[in-house]
Amino acid sequence: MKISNFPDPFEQVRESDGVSTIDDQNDPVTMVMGLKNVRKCAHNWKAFQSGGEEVGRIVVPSEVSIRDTRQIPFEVDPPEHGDFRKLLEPWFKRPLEAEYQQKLKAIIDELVDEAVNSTSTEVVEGFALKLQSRALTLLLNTPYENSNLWIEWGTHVFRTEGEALDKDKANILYDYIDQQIDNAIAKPGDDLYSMLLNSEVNGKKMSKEEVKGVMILTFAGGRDTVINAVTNTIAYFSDHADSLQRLREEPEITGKAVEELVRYFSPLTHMGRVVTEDTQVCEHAAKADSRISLCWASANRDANVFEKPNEVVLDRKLNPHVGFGFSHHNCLGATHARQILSILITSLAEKVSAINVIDSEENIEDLEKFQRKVGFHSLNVSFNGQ
Ligand code: HEM
Ligand code: EMZ
Repeated sequence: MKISNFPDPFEQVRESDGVSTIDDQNDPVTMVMGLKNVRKCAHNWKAFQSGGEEVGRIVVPSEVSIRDTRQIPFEVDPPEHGDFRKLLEPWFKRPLEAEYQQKLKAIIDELVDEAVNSTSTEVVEGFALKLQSRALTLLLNTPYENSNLWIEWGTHVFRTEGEALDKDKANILYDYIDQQIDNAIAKPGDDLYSMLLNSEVNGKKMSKEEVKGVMILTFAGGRDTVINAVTNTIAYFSDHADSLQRLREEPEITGKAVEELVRYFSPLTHMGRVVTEDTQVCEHAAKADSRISLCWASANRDANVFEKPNEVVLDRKLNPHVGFGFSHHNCLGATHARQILSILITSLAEKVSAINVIDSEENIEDLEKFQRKVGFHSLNVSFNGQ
């Protein structure tokens, strides 16, 4: 099997049942699988809420035992959710600015040049983690040097690679953010912490706890998603040097290629909601206070919507994927993530002729009856320059 092949473990159940219930720490989750139903449930925040009482419960696996701070705006429902989005959206659109993109290009070009000049590169830790961390300094508008510490934390902020959620590890991030918030209070700057601390939402100044909630989400939500997207993109080009050449000749399809890679890899498999009243999901009963999940990864392979769903069609014309979610909670970091992938593809097309895999270890997400390949624990490659 090709290394960049990411099988769809949900196909059969999606087509026969549309939903499937799995256990998660004795708190079952009914996964919604088809694109139409995923969208419908994502839209219906009254029946399927994000902002329930128990912080961390909508994440699967549940983060109830490792987190007390509500992530904002992720664990807030409308209408309050909209007030936070209004404040955050302009900041998270900064990746559209030319200066931001130039800085991001410099970060990415340096990593690609380094890889071309090395005999081998371990992509997960040696490329994708560095890229994610360095790029995050742009999104936060904090000094580049801060990324050195974030790189030391490894690929997950809440656990050690391949292991269970770990409260001690999570506390390192929480303590760090507390410290950064205190620094920004003592000496305000033009970074995201200071902007939030000086902001009002719905006429009320943001509290330290709310600022912390935004910052935890910014560190956690955009970490393994970006690392997997970057690593898997490199795996894809290792199997498809012809696609690198095509992108070199037809750079105008880069935007479509980014969307297609996000659809195909779906770096965030699914996200939960808490059911507020007894209802039905795909003709299955969903009880009040139980959990459902919106399975973006399954919806993105729905053959009712996507032709050849299990193939990467680089210039796919119609691509209404939900890799970045759907409706009001759609990914706030998507502009940043899209720029990373677009600049990465352009840099690879410009500088690299082939990527050769030396060895790899797949990262398989264990969803009880579904085993899903989401990325790699390690991927050793060598890059051939142009
Ligand atoms: C929300 C995927 C990168 C921050 C979401 C959602 C998805 C998603 C599916 C919807 C969650 C839901 O409906 O409950 C991804 C993927 C990424 C990525 C595939 C990379 C390829 C990032 C980055 C950041 C980020 C880089 C920021 C640093 C957020 C935030 C939300 C969110 C703040 C919550 C928005 C809200 O609740 O209104 N993301 N994400 N994400 N993402 Fe991302
Ligand atoms: C949460 C989540 C956000 C969660 C939009 O998704 O990403 C997960 O990787 C984190 O573990 O805490 O931030």
